[in-house]
Amino acid sequence: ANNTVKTAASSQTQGHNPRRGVGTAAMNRAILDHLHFTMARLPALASRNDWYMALSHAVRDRMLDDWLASLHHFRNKELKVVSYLSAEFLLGPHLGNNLINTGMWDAARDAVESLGLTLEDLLRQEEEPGLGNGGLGRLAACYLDSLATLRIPSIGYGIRYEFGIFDQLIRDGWQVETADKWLKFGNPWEICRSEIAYEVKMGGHTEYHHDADGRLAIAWLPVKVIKGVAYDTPIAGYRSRITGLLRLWKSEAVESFNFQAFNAGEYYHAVDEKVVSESITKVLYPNDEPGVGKLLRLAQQYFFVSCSLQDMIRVHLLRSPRLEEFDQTFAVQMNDTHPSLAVAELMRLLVDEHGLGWDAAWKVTRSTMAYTNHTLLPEALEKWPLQLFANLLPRHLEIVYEINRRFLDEVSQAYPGDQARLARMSLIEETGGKFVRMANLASVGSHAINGVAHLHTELLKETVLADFYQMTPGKFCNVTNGVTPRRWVLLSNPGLARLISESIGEEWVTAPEKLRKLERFASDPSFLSAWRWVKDANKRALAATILERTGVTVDPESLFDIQVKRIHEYKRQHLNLLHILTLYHRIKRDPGAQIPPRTFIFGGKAAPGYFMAKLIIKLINSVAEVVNTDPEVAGRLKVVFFPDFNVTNGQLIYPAADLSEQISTSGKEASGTGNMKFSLNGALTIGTLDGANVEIREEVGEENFFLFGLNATEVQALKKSGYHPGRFYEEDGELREAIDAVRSGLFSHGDAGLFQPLVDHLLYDDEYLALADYRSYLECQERVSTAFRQRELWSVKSVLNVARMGKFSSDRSIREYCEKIWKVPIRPPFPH
Ligand code: CJB
Repeated sequence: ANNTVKTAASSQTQGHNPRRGVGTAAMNRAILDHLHFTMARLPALASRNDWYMALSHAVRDRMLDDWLASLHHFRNKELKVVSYLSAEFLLGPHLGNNLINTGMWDAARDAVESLGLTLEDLLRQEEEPGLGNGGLGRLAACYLDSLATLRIPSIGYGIRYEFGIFDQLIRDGWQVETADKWLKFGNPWEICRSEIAYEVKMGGHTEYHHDADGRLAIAWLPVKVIKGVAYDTPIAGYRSRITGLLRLWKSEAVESFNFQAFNAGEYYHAVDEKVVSESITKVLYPNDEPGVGKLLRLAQQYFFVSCSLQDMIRVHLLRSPRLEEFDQTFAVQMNDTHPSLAVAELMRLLVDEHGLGWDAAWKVTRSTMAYTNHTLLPEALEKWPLQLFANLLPRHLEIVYEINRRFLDEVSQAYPGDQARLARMSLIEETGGKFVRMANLASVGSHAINGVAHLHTELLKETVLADFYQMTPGKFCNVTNGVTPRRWVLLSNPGLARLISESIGEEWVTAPEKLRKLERFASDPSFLSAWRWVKDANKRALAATILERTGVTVDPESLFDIQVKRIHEYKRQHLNLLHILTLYHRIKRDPGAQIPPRTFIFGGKAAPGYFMAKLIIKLINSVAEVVNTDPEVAGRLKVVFFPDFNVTNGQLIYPAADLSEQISTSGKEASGTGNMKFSLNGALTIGTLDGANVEIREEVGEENFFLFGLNATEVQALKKSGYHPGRFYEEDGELREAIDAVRSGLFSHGDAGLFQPLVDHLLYDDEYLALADYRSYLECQERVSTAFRQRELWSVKSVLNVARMGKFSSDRSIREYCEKIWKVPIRPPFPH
C-alpha cells in the first residue's frame, strides 16, 4: 500500500473498470485469447489442460471486478472484517463452483461447445486443491462460500501446502498413499502477491535490556527468519456481487541466496537454507484428529498465524493508528486449536512490536479472538511438548507463562484452595512430561467458545472444557455446522436442483427454509416419480464410475447404502461390515431370505500411520472380494470400496445415495457434515444420536430417520459399569458367526492372522462399543429393508428429508456466528 504509484486512475476508488462480456461470444473470444496470450498455444495443438486453463482464466477475469470492489471493504471503517483462521481449507474444484455462483455456467458451456469441446471434460481436468483432511477443512470452505454469499467482508487465512492430502490408491486391498501434485499443471485461480510478505522468526532466545528511557525492552533473537508470501484466491458468493478472499501463505527463504555463504564457497549451504525455509509449507499433515505433534507442524501453525496477524495489523493501521481498536476492524475465528498460537502471537505483536501495555493488549486480544472446538476425543486435543515449544518459540513460551500466571490467579480467587482445578485449568500440563495445552490457551484467550452441534456443545461443557464452562459460562455457545447448498446441491446434483426449482422456484438456494414448500409435493405421484427418476439417474452415473474405477458391476436398482468419511474406529466402518457379513450368512443359510438387493459403498482415507484404520480398509476390500464373486449372493449383495474419496468424488457420491450411514458411537462425532450432504440430496439416514444427527432427526421427523444404538448417556454408563464386549460375542449367535468368519481366514485366503489385531481389538477392548450396538443396528437395518421395498413411501420420506433440511445450510451457521460471536451485522440479501 505504501508503495502505490499515484496515477490519474488510482485516485478513482474503483480504479480501472474493464467490464468484460459474459455472453457466449465474449467467452469464446476470451478463451481463445487466453489460449494464445496466457498459454501460448495454437488451438490445433492445445491439450485438455490448455483449454481448462484458458477457460479458467477467462472466468477469473470476470470475477475480478467484483473482487476488487469487495477488497475495498477492508478499508471501510464501518465494516468489521471476519478473519477465519484455519490450517485447512478443503475447497474442492473451483471452476464449476465459480460458474454456478457467478451465473456464467450457460455462457461458458456454450462457448466451450462452440470450440468443439465439452464443459464436462474441462471440469474433469481440474486437480482439486485438497488442502484439508476432512470435515474440519471442508467446513471452512463451506463457510467461505456463505460469507461471500451473505456479503460479509471476510478473509480466510491459511497455508498454501505444496502437497495437500495424499491421493489414495488401493493395491491388493490395502491403502497406498501417493503425493498430491495439485500444482503440477499450474493453478489459474491464485494470484501471487509477492509484495504482501512478512518475516516470521523462529528459535533462538530472548534478551532483556533497558532502553534509553529506562523502560524494560525485550528482544527476541531468533536463529531463523522465514518469509511468508501471500497467495490470494477469489471466493465467489452466490450471485451476491461479493467476492471473498482466501489468503494462503507460502514459506520462502528471506533471501533466496545467502551471498555471504555463496562468496565463501558454501554454495550448497546457501541453497540448503532455501530448501529448509520452503519446507514449512511443503505438505499437509494427513491426520484428522491429530495426536502428539511434530516440530514441523508447530512451525506451520506458528508461521501461518504470524503472517495472518501481521497482515491484519497492516490492514487495521490503514484504518486507524490505534491498535486498541483492533477488535473493531477484525473478528478472528480460530478453527480448532491449530491456530491457537494466535493468542500468544497477537500479544507479542501488540506488546513487543507495537508498544502496547500488557493489559491493553490482553483486552483487545480477548475481544478479538473466538475459538471453535471440533472434537471431544481426548487424544485429539492438541498439546505441545514444552521443550519443543520452547526451542521454536522462546518468546511465546514467556507470554504463555505470563497469561497463565495471571489466569491462575483468577482461578484461585474464584476457587480458593482447589489445587486439582488449578492443575486441570493450567495452560501447562505437568503430569508426566510437560506440555502446552492449546485448548486451554484458546479458551483463555477468547471471548467466545463454541461447539459445532447442540449435543457436542453440551458435552463440551460437561467434559473437556467443564472447568472453563463453570468459571465463565457466558463465553460458551453452540453453532451447529452447516453445508453450502450451492456446491452440495446446485453444482453436484443439477437434476434434483432443477426439479426443486421448477416446483418451488429458485429462492431455496439462498433461503433453504423455502425447501419446506416441497412438503406438499410429497403426495403428488408424478412429482415422486420425477424425484425417483433423478435419483436413479444419479445412481446410474455412480455405477458407471464404480465400474470404471474398481471393475465392479453394481445394480443401480439395488439399495445404495453408503458410508463415506475418514476411516476411524469411532466412526465404526467395522460395524457396517458386521452387518454385511450377517446378511451374507443369512442368504447363504437361507437362499429364500427376503432381503432386498443392496450395494454397500465405502469411501474414505485412513491416516497413514493409523494401523487399525488401514486394516479396516483391507477388510472391506477382502469382504468385497469374497461377496462379489460368490454366486450364491449374486444379484443380492455387492460391496465396493470407492478409492480416493475427496470433494470431487463426494459430488458424485452424495446425490446417488439411498441410505446414509452415520453410525459413530454416540458422543464421539462432534457434528458430522456428510450427514447433512446426504440428507440434502434425498438419502435417508441410519444413525445414532450423535453430533448433528440429533438435530437432523428433529428436523426431518423421527419417522423419516432410522435411529439405533445407545445414546451418549448410556454409552458413558456402560463404560462406567465395566464393558465386556466378549459377552455380546458369546450371547449373539449371528455376531459370533460374523466375527468367526473374519477370524477363520475366510476373507484372507486362509490367513487367520491377518485380521487378528482387529478381531482382538473388538473382543477384548472395543473402545467404541461396536458389539454393544450390533443387534440394535441389525434390527434397524431390517426396518430399512422393509421401508425400501415400498418405493413410493421411501420417496415420500426422501422428499421430506430434503424439504426439512433448510436449517443445515452454512448460511444459517454463518448468520449465527455473526450474531452470537462476531457482532457483525447481517446485511440484507443482494437483490437478484
Ligand atoms: N474434525 O475433521 C476434523 N478434524 C479434527 O481435527 C477435529 C474434528 C471434524 O470437524 C467437523 C467440522 O466441525 C465435524 O463435523 C466432525 O464431527 C469432526 O470430527
